[in-house]
Amino acid sequence: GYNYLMENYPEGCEYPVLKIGQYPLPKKQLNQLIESCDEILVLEDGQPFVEKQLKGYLGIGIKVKGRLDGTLSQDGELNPDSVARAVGKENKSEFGIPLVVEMRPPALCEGCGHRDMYTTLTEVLKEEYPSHKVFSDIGCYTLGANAPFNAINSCVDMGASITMAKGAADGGLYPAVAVIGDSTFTHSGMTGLLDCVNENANVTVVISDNETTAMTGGQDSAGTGRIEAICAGLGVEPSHIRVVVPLKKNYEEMKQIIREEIEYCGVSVIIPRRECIQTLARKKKK
Ligand SMILES: Cc1ncc(C[n+]2csc(CCOP(=O)(O)OP(=O)(O)O)c2C)c(N)n1
Ligand code: SF4
Repeated sequence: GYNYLMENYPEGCEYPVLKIGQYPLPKKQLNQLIESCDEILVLEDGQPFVEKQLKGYLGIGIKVKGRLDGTLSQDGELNPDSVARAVGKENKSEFGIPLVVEMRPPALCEGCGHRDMYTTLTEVLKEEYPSHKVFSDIGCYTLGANAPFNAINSCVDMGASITMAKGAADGGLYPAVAVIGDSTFTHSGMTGLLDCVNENANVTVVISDNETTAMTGGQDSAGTGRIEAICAGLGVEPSHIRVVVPLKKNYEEMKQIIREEIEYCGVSVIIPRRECIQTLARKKKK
């Protein structure tokens, strides 16, 4: 928050600024700041932790602005532009994005198997199951949230995909689809899958297996070579553990399997498996 503020005031900020980098809060310095101001803006990433304390039990008698009163968005990270708006600088041209700059959100690599998985999954879901929701997870495949796929409805933390899909299915949502990576699955998705099995939840779980932990740099993945066995061991019916190779030539087969497993009332697992092209390229080079 401090750095974003300073980006907006390269010549120095015209308001008193207190940079907090400690807990418990530095009450003496805070009181000095409060005495010299009519209102306070809290620029804080993550949860409005300091802001709540200033409003609440520290009980300061002046206006506190930040995420709670809508001066800053309640979700998402701070950035120089959101901070500029919060300090009332939004219309100043020096903070506008030059027209020459194209938005370039991160994207899945060209040739990535997650792409083929999302292409087929979204084609089936958007065309044939408009009431669907896709609960995803943390990894390269989270980028399926971006265009052109726009395939993901939720992403919370490692392992949340399967449990959220189960909760939604229990609540009556159909089809409830989870998309999780092989590494995230063995990190914290297996427990959720066991829960689905124990209660025969009507969920379709896609374990997009690129045989590595790609997002963090291509480390080994704990379940490589054993994903089907793990699913079977947790109690998923072997006939509803379907392995596919995510390649264009297999799109029709993949779409048919996705349909079949969505139509199946119970726990099904689809495993699109093809190695991450980045780790594959590194291996080949070696
Ligand atoms: C609790 C927790 N531990 C570790 C991480 C770091 N992390 C981010 S993505 C990821 C795993 C990604 O691997 P995988 O699910 O196989 O997806 P891929 O990136 O290979 O597509 C990890 C460990 C995290 N986000 N949260
Ligand atoms: S690093 Fe690997 S898994 Fe990640 S987007 Fe690229 S090809 Fe896909």
